Order: sequence, then structure tokens, then C-alpha cells
Amino acid sequence: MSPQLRKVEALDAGHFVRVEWEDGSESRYPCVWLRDNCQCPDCFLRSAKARKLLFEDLDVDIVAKEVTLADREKISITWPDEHMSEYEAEWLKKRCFSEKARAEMREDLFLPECQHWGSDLQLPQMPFEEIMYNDESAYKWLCTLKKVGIVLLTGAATQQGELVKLGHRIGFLRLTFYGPTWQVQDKAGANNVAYTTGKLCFHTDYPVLQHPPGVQFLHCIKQTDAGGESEVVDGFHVSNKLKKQNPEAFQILSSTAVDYTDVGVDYCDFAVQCKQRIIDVDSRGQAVRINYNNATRDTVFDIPAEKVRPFYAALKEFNDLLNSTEHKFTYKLKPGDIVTFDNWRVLHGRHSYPSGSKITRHLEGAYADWDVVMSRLRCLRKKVLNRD
Ligand code: OGA
Ligand code: NM2
Ligand code: ZN
Ligand code: ZN
Repeated sequence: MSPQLRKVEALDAGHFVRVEWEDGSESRYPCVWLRDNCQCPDCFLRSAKARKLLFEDLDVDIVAKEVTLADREKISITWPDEHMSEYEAEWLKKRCFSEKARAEMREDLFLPECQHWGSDLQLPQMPFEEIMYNDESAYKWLCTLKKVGIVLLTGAATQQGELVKLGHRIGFLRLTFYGPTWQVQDKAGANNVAYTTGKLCFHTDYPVLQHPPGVQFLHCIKQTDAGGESEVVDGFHVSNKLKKQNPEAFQILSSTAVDYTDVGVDYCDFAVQCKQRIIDVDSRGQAVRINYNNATRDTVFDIPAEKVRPFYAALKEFNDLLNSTEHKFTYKLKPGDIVTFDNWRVLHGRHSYPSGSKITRHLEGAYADWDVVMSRLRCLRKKVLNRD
């Protein structure tokens, strides 16, 4: 049932419109915002769900000339130039400016809920088949990926190409200099430390890119008997721990711009450089992205010499916390497994494995952007919950 209106009035010399709802609650809307968001065909292009009104044509001091309750489900406003706007109750209710309504809308749009974990992680698992063909399952996969940061998909074929299919399922994959998908295996003259049999300590992929891939997929095609285990750790959880345990180290890692470099040839030749803070924080100091790959951290370090040792000390603290048994979770991929994880949050590593003349281990990898993944999540939600 759509919310019902009881009353509407102009306030503050016409700068605000106040509506009263059937349940006695009220909402206040600034007139400049109402005029800006007029839904008439002159102001709004319905087919694109986008504003036609030019900002040049918006009077930011506008006041309502007349406000009326058209019926219980609509208000109308006449503006000083006689332009008329109508707003539906349901549309208004969703856009209420109260703290509570805005928090609800924020949650709906961005699913900010984040469940932290340590070595107690119950690695969420779903059959690959199911998420490929069932929308409810795919929706659940992406919700869990957002909330927990990692989901293991099982039962994929043990050949290349499954990640391209997964890419089509969400929309499209993120192309990088390592190709549309890439083969993690021991390579002669490896152009990346990942393409050796060596241990990879906890890292996020590709901090050398200004906008590192938000989501990573690793599909196990072949797994070695000895070694090659995977490790993951919740970078947001560990960042919180660091902030409590050593606020100064946290401050250093969340403010120092670290140089990253990646030079070589793969999909095409490349010479990438970037500065990133190892712990990216939002305006409230909450970690929102970890940018840490020790292999691609540049030898060039563009900070004053006296700040170098304190930086290393801070990074050592963080690295130690990442590796504490309390925080890390170890598992081993089986052929047909696809681990999908939040590359902005979850750091991953792998144990070394014996090298030899034969390829004993092969993962296919791919990236996606969070924009694409969240877009698919919202579209699936609309489909499975039958709503907008
Ligand atoms: C990588 C990586 C993990 C593995 O290729 O960046 O982290 O298990 N690989 O080989
Ligand atoms: N690979 C796996 O930051 C990085 O270099 C991560 C990327 C080679 C595509 C590794
Ligand atoms: Zn209009
Ligand atoms: Zn990696």
C-alpha cells in the first residue's frame, strides 16, 4: 500500500514544503530541491529516468507560490512563473530528508552492512551452476559477496572459459594489462611474481591502478598435491584492530602515499605508476579500501627520508596483524572451485609449491568492478523481489 497524505503546507516564506502523513508523521522538502526534481515531461526525460532541466534554468532561491493536496496520493506546486509540478506520495516518502529515511535509502542503495571475520570464517559456498541459472541464487551470491567479502563457488568445469561465462552473468569483466582473464601458473621469465611457484604474502591485486579492481575471481583448474594453499584475511577487520592497537601506525598507513610500479608486456606493453595509501579511509576514518601488494610497491619512495623508518615500522605492525592466526583463514582450492572476493577488502595469499618441468597448478583469474557487480545485484533484486 502506498503511503497516504493528510496535509500539505508551505513553510519558511515558501522555501520549504511540509507534508503530514496519515500516521501523523511529517516530512519537509526544500523548494529548490522540489523544483529541481519536477517530474513533468519538460523537466524530466522519463525514458532515461534523467533530469532534462538545466542547472542554468534553476533559480536556487525559488519559493513555492501555491501548494495543494491534489488527493491523498499526490501534491501539486505552482511556481512563481506558473510552472506546475506534481509529486506522488510514494515518491516523496522515499526521498524524505529525515535522518532515518536517508539511512534506509542509503542501505537500500549501497548495502553497507559488513560482517567482519577472522580465522573463524565460515567460508560461504554455493554451486556455480545454481548462481548461473537461478536469479535468486545469483542475488544471494552477490549479497554475501558484498557483506562477507568472499564466496566460494563450487562445481565449475575444470577448463578455461568459466570466468568469461561468469562475466556475462554479471555484465562484463574488467580488462587489464594482464588480459581479459589471466592464467596463474609457473611461467618462464614471469612478468609477475604471481606467475611463479613462490609464496605470495597477503596482498590486494593491482594497487598500481588508480582504481584497483573491486572484485576478483580465481578459478582453480588444476591444483598441486603439495603446497599451493590459499589464505585470506579481512582487511577492514584488521584495520580496525590496528587503529585500536597502534593509532599512530594506522595514521601513517592511512595518510602516506606509497608508490607502486608495474612495467612489462602482457596484453600489451605497459608502464604503470600510481600513488596509493595502504589503508584508504572515508571522511569518518573508516577503512574503505586496502591497497597493498608488497611485490609491486616501488623502489621509488616519494616521502622525506626521516619518515621512511616510521612507515616501515607501521607496515610491519599491519603485516603482522594480517598474518596472526587469529585473523587469517587458510583453505585449499580444488579443481572446479571459483573463489570470488572483494579485492578492496580481503587480502589474499598463497603458499609456495614445488617447481618442476610440468605445470602442476593452474588458476584462471579475472576482475570485475564493484559498479558492475552492484548494478547486477540491484537488477537481480528488482527481478526476484518484483519491485523497484
Ligand atoms: C594472484 C594470486 C593466488 C594463487 O595471481 O594475484 O594471488 O593462489 N594468486 O595463486
Ligand atoms: N595478476 C595476477 O598487483 C598485482 O600485480 C596482482 C595481477 C598478475 C593479474 C597480480
Ligand atoms: Zn516541470
Ligand atoms: Zn593476487
